[in-house]
Amino acid sequence: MVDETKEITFALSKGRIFDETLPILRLVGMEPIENFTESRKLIIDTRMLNTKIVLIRATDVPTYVKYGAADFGIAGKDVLIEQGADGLYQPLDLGIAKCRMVVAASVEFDYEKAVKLGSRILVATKYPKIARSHFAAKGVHVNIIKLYGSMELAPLVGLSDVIVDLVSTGATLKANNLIEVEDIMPISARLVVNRTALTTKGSLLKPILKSVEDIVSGGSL
Ligand code: PRT
Ligand code: MG
Repeated sequence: MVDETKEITFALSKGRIFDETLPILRLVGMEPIENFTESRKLIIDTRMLNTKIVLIRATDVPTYVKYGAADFGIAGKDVLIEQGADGLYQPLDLGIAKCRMVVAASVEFDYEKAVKLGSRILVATKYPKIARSHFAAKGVHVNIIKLYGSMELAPLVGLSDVIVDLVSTGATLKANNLIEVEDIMPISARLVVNRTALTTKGSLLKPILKSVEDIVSGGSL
């Protein structure tokens, strides 16, 4: 039987973060030994002895790491803020998967006027916690409608006045006649580490974390 205290598990999501994480894994020596895109496997060994990668949804990464099912992983700051990152050690901003959290509205909706008039604004978002605290800090009254994807559609069909969503190139907003009306915060991907694993598997884990840190700070990406 494998001694689990001598194995390291890394949680990775197949989405956007994946492509930008591969070069880091390669430099660390933790490159997956199989092609993820072709395989349907959810657990894959890496080139480093006793290390494996588990493939999960981006939003599930903090959960796997928090409970120790994965020793470390990579998660977007958006996910970490929205879900709360209690119990997770966050040593590093990787500076990858960069985007911004914004408020966007249909070109026909006068957001400034609605705010000035103190109107109650309908907000559709996958990020109710971030949205609520943003508007509360501004003293703007809102009704939040929780969605799980395709936020850009909501203002177009009258489900909401505005959306709170991530923007990177701006192409999606533009294609749907939406404009950014407020910047909330910059977002990037962070390394998250299970606190217990840091102690119990420190001899294996710490050199890997150090190596990632050197790669990121050394600009070798
Ligand atoms: O897709 P899935 O439901 O599996 O999960 P997910 O959406 O959480 O995963 P994924 O892979 O789409 O996103 C993972 C992480 O990438 C997020 O948590 C962010 O931290 C980060 N990221 C960086 C982004 C973007 N850029 C981004 N542009 N996540 C989403 N988007 C979306 C945005 O929501 C909008 O719909 O892309 C669209 C806008 O892109 P532009 O380029 O048209 O502006
Ligand atoms: Mg997505």
